[in-house]
Order: sequence, then C-alpha cells, then structure tokens
Amino acid sequence: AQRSSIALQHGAHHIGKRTDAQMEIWRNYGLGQFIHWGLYAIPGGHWQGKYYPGAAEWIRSWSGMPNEDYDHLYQQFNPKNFDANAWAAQAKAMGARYVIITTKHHDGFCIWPSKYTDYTIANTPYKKDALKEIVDAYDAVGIDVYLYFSIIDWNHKGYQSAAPKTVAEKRDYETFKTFTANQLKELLTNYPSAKGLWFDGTWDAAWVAQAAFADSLETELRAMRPGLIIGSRFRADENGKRHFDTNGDLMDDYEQGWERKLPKTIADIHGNDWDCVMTVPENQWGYHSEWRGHVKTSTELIEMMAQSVALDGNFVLNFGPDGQGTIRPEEAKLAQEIGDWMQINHEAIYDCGYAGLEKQDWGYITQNRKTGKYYLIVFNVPVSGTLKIKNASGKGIGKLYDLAHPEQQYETEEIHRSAEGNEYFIHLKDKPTQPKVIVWESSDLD
Ligand code: FHN
Repeated sequence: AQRSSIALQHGAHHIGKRTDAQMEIWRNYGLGQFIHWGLYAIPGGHWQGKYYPGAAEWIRSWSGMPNEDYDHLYQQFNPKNFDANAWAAQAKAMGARYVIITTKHHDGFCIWPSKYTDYTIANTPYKKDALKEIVDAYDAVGIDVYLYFSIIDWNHKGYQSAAPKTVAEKRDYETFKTFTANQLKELLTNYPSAKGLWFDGTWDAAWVAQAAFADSLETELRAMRPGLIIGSRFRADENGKRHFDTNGDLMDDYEQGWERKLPKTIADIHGNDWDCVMTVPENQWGYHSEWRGHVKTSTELIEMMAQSVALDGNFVLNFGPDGQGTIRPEEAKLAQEIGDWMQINHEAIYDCGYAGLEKQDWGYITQNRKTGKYYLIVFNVPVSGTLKIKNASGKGIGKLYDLAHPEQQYETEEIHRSAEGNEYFIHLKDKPTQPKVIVWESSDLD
C-alpha cells in the first residue's frame, strides 16, 4: 500500500538504512556493553536505612531521599577502585564490540569536567576526568565508544519538563537549550574518538516541542563528526512524533525503542537497524546494592543476544558499577560466562544478521553478512534429539558441522521437498549443556 507522505521539515532525513562504513561497523557489532555510573551509585538504592524499590539512578526523585542530600553526594564521589582499564579488559573478554557510557544521567552530574556547569567530576574529591579514562581505555582495547547523554537535567535551573508558558519560563528554557547544545559540542570536541551519541530523557513535553532546534543542533553535531551515529530517541518531528515521524518513517540512524524488551519476529523491526538495551535484574541500570526479583542468567542473556542478532539487531548488556568503581561480582560472573561462550561461538554473532530462513523452535538462525554461512544457535533440544531445518528455495543442503568441533559433521535426513525450500532433520549426537552452535554451509543446487 502507498504510504501517506506528508511534507515534513523535521521528520526523517533519510529513508531506509544508512550504508556508509561507520554504520556498517555498527550493524555488525552484535554485542555491546552499557554502563550507568554516576552519583546514584553512592546510595545504591538505599537512604538512611530505607530501601528504594525504583531504578537506583532515579533515587533523587524519591520522597525518601531529600534533594539536598542527593545534591551533596558529589562531595563524596571518590571511587577508590575505579580502574577503566580493568572495565575495558572485562568488556573485551565478554566479547563486547561497543560501549555506551553515561556521561550525564537525569540528575545532571557530569563525569567529565564540563566547563558549562560546576556539577561535574572536577569538583568531587576524585577531580580527574573519568570519562577520558574510560574512552582511552576502551579505545585501547578496540571497543568503540558511544556517549549516553540525558536531555533531562534535574540540576540545571532552566530545565523544564512541561512546555514553558510564562515569559520567564521561556527565557530560562532558552538558557537550558544553549547549555545542552554547548555540552554536546564539548563532548564531541573533547572525545574525538567517540562514534556516536546515545540520547535519553527526551520525552518531556518541553523537549518534544523543540523539533526545529533539535534538528538544527543535530545537523551541527553531524557536521562536527562525519559518520556520527544517533538513534531515534533524540528529536521529535514538528508534530511531536517520536522515534517514527508523522509518515511512520524512522527518525535518524537506528531504532532505539527496544529497552528491556525484544522484537519477536522480523516483521516487528520494519526493516530498520535497532539495538536492545537490557538490564540484568528487572529494571536497575545504576548500582542498586540489593537486587530483588529475577536476576537473568548468562544463558538467558546469550539467548537474548542470539535473538537480537537473528532479527538484525545488536544486544547491549547493562552494568552498574558501585560508588567505588567496582563492578559487582554478579555482573563480573555474567561477563565471564558470556565471554567464555563468545570465545568459542562469536562467529555466530559478529558480522551476522537475519538469515531469511524460517524460525525453528530449537533456537535461532543467524547469517554472516559477508560469507553467507548460517549459524544454528540451539537452546531447546527436543527429547528426540532431532532438529528440523528448512533451507531457502533453490538451495541444496551442503554441509553442517559443530562450530566448536568442525570435524563433527552432521548427517541430514530429507523430510520434505517444496518450491519454498526443503525440510531436513539433523540428528544430534550429544545432549548439550550450553547453547550450541552448528554451522551450516548450504550449497547451490546443481
Ligand atoms: O530513565 C532512564 C533509565 O534510568 C535508564 O537510563 C534507561 C536506559 O535506556 N533509559 C531511561 C528510561 O527509558
């Protein structure tokens, strides 16, 4: 059906995927790391013996913690165990190929010495530029850095959530806009290796009404850094539409709406690039000293990563270091377990995407975008030990073998021939205890 096409000044500026080199790199990452680290890591979800049940990084908004107490936390920020090189080494061992780091969350505290506010790391006992340490450390191990930036800023006096109404409110909000633009340009200037900006806190009515301003600011930022990658959360169009403009077209470079949830089928992603950002517990990003509820296992997280890549997306796992800069043992263990799996199986994740084959109940199929090889990532082995696969039309079965043991080839049994593709059984020889990857090099039909 013909889609309506309303003329928009501030809608999507390109239709369809970006095909330049930097975006190709982004698309092929497969696995990323998210880090939420700021002043909220000090209370860690508790204040004066009381437990805060919300996300730890939102504690300032809780009636149980007075704002002035929160606003003095910076005087204690002195993370004695912070070692950016150790974080980067751990992320590298996990198999992450990009990192998104909170430069400033909703509280407004900057982990870089911004010259546009005093509310920065420069005024803490730590004093040093932690963001630079992180960028340098991740650069050194070859992990691309993306800068998370919250438009919501509870510390700036011009910041408003509701659309400004009075003359004074409007004037104040203009100061906030200038401040936001200055900080973003400062970040791109100070950290020239950063590949993109990951925006958040852009749902306020005041910001949603800034289509023209945000669009022109984005043009300036892109001019500063050719290849810069920005997701769909930054700006709204002139009708206040977010992520997708009034015509239903994706705003900017990739869809940023997959937070703590995943698409189920390829139809859900509408042909767009996307990433999923995921927490380990239900909804904690910053450090919360006492996680409650279900804490995901490495197998669950590996499955989410496989599902993401099989549906053409990236999977980004969040870490919330504590107030001393320590990555908690639960997260360190997950990083280790995912890394152990990735060491053997990364070929099924890196440079891979949607295979165009029918999904099967035993797991997910990814395809290397360059070699065309398929990877069967098996999570659910049927009691029969037999997996069904269906190839693409016009293709022959070729060969199937274990990624971990390429000499281990599989016999296939043809079940059914049809013009849309033939169906086969593969008979597993063992009962895997870990998600297992089988490589499938299908062949052209003679
Ligand atoms: O409010 C934030 C939340 O604290 C966290 O930073 C996540 C990460 O995507 N984003 C917002 C909620 O959508």
